[in-house]
Amino acid sequence: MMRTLDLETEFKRLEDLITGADSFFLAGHLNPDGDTIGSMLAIGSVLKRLGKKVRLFSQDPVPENLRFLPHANTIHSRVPKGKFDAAILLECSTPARGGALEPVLRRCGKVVNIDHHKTSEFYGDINIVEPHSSSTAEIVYRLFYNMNVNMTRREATCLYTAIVTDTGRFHFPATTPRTLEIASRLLETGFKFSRINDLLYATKACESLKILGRALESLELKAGGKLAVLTLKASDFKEFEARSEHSENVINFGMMPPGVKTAVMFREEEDRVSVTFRSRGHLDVSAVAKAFGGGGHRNASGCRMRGPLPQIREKVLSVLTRLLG
Ligand SMILES: [Mn+2]
Repeated sequence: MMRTLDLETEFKRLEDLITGADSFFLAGHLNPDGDTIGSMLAIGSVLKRLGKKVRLFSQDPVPENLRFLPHANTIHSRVPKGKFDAAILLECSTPARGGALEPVLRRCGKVVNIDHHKTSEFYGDINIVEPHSSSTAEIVYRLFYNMNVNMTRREATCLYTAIVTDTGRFHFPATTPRTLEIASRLLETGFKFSRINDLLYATKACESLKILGRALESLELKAGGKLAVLTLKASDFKEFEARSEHSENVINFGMMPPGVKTAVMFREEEDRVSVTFRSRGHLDVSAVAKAFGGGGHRNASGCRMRGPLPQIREKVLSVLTRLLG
C-alpha cells in the first residue's frame, strides 16, 4: 500500500518540520495510558533540548501510577491559547480521540499524526501510522534514531514505560524482536528499570487489593469451564471505600484458570452495571458488547447497561454460554 511505502518519506518530512518549526503543541488520547503519556514526555523533552517551545496537553489527567514519570507535571489539561507552528497528536485515530482539540488545531500550522492503531484516519499533514508497531513509543524511538538524538536517561525511562505498558510487559502478540531490541537500547542509557517495574507492577493501592480479593472470591466458572464470571457489587466498593478505577485490570484474572476462553466482569454502579469482556482466540467479544450498546476490540470490550444486577447478569450470561456452547 502507498501509505506504508511512504513511511520513510513521512519520517523525513517530520524531521524537516521539527528543524524548521519553533513551537509545538502535543496531545494524546482521552483516558491516557502509559504509551500516550510516555511518548509525549519523551518527544516533549527532546524538542525542548532542541530549543523549541513546547506545550503538552491531555484533556484527562495523567493516571496516578504514571505520575512518577519525569516532568509528568508539565502536562496541562487546559487547552492553551496562542498559535503553534505544529501540533503532534499521539495515538489519536481521529483528532476527536484527544478531546476538544479543534479550536487549538486551527491555530497550528501543521498537524502530525503519530499512531500504531490500524483505525487511524490519516487526518494529518504528516501521518506516521505503523499498525505493526507494538506501541507509539516504538515509532518515536525510530524518529529519534533517524534524527541521531542521544537520548537522556529520563527520556529512555519514558519510552521504556510506554513500551512495557503497551505490550503488557512484552506479553502481547504485537511484541517483536525489534521491540525487545529497542527496550535493550533504552536500558543501555542506565536508568533504574527495576525501580520503574516496581512502581508500575508491584505497587497497588490498598483499595485495589481489597477489591481484587472480593472479585476473586466471586469467581464462577460456567459453560464447562470456558467462561469465567466475576461480580462486584456496589456494597463491595462502599465497604472498602473504593472507586471504579480500583477495579481496573481485575478482569484479567478471570482469564487465568486453565481452559477459560472468555471472562466477563459485572460491576454494579449507582444506576447502571458496567460489563467488561475479555477473550482469547477467535471469539469476538466486541460483537457481544456491541449487542448491548458498547464496543471495543475483538479480545477486549465493554458496555454499560441500565437495570438491576441480577437481570443484567442473566441476560449477558445467556448470550455468552450460547456462544461458547
Ligand atoms: Mn499505544
